[in-house]
Amino acid sequence: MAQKVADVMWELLAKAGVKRCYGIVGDALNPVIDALRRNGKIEFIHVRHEEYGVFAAVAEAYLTGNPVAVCGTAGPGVTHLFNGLMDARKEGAAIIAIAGDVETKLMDTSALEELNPYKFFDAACFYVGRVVNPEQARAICTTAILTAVVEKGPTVISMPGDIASANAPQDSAREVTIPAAPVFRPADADIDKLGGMIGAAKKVAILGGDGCRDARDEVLQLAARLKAPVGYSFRGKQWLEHDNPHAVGMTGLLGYGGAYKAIHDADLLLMLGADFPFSEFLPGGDVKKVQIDRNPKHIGRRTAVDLGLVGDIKATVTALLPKVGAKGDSRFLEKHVAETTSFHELLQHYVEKGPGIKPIRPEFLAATLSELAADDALFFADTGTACIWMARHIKGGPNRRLFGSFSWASMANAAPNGFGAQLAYPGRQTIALCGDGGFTMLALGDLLTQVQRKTPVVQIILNNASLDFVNIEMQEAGVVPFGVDFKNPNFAKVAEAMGAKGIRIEEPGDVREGLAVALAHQGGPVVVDVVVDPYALSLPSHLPFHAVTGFTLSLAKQVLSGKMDSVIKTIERNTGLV
Ligand SMILES: Cc1ncc(C[n+]2csc(CCOP(=O)(O)OP(=O)(O)O)c2C)c(N)n1
Ligand SMILES: [Mg+2]
Repeated sequence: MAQKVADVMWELLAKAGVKRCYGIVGDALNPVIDALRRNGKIEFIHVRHEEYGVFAAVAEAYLTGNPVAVCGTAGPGVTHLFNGLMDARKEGAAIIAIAGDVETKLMDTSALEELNPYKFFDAACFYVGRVVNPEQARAICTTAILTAVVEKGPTVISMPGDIASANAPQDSAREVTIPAAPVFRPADADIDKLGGMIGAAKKVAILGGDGCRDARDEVLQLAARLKAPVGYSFRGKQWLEHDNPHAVGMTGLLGYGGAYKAIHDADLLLMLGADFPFSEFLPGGDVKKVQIDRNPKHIGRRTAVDLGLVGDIKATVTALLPKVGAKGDSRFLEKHVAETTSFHELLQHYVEKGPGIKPIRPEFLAATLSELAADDALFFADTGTACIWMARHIKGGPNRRLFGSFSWASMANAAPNGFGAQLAYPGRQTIALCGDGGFTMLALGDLLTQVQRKTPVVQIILNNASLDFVNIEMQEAGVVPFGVDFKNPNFAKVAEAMGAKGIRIEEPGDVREGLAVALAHQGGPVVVDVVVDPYALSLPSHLPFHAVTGFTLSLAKQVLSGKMDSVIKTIERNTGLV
């Protein structure tokens, strides 16, 4: 049989390293899926909601570095992909979306399920190719693949059914090669300039982000030479915190440790691969700032910088190291590390009192989970209060990964993220910290997918019967909480009815045992329904994804400026819990 256009597409995707395609079949996609079946090299992951498939793909792509495909059929199947593709763009995941499209003869006639892919995907995707002629197929697929991989984000191949099933041009060469990441660093003159600024500064602090992913060793070496405290964004935490004697915690609304003070107290702040979005947590003009990022759009958009350099952190710091001498005075470093240590003690407040407090404190739950989980566990947090507890109580490690919708801040990402991660790393402990709002928004239907595939994802639901994060937000803004409460079923029973393992935890005394059983469960998904305290706003209780209200900011700043004990006391008085 002559090869079809869709055969060429899958062949190229497989050669580019795509191992899975998540999605739902239907009309326009039928010839596409038929070709996927014929190809046999890419596994089709049939999900119940296309958005769930994209969040799974985002986690797989982010963790493995491989491109991942998703698909949805023309019109509504395609629109369901959108939120996940926005997430892919913001989290930097190489996703290629195969979007079903109406037959070419129907284009621009407002046909059933017709959608203009250029307009629709414009906000989310780096490239949209619409295959209206078989001759385009190779070029469009190649561009979609390379753009996704090199620019680390989503691209679209919009594929009408009639073209997918048309014969491919006989002579079309079917090769695609993925280049290794090029060495990308600033010019020598700029490296020299940076070396000079570092030489002139007495107190240098570092703020690292996700751009430090491949540069941990170099950044730590630089920090050691400069006696520099190292703070990080949420996305930088997993690369820079563990086993780092210079670690001073996170700045921002989830912040802890000495990071905030260290970056304000420095003469020179080096922002390395950090597009940290909260300008109010960055120092003003009295601290000199250098920002280095591979993406020029990140430079100077959160705060004015004295020097902005474009390049990868690893290559740039490697070139910089021979240009900087060692600093002798370690007092600046010691001060902020000591502050971080005492902050960690304060963070233990609700962890230590947790066994005696009902409803269960989320801090106690998260800290116990961190203690029991494997050294190479993969953790995912839903947008909502789960992010707070993950940032502060899940400890990283060389092989642990912490991921979420950190930059796009969509709800309901954690369970599908965990599903994609488990498919990519079968058998590795995969833990999703889910909101009850998030779980019922998107995860519940596809729990059936996990059951069917026997995917051992541990889903821990923070059952607070509310959109608690917004509840907190409203209270802090002085708004009467409205539209935030809901009634929940017993999720453990629901899970059991769906064929998963269900565990319900209401007593603080059952937390350890319940989590241990969940983590040890093999052969399928677990849902741990933990009834937690909805009033747990002891710490800066605002995620860095929304407008910051005055009170939140002041609470966060109080904690960050070392007044956490007074915040704790205030809350104790308010809630009378302890
Ligand atoms: C898709 C989407 N809708 C709404 C929001 C706004 N939002 C952010 S957090 C949140 C509450 C999440 O509630 P839940 O999942 O129950 O987690 P909790 O904060 O209660 O732990 C909402 C509504 C969002 N970020 N994404
Ligand atoms: Mg909730």
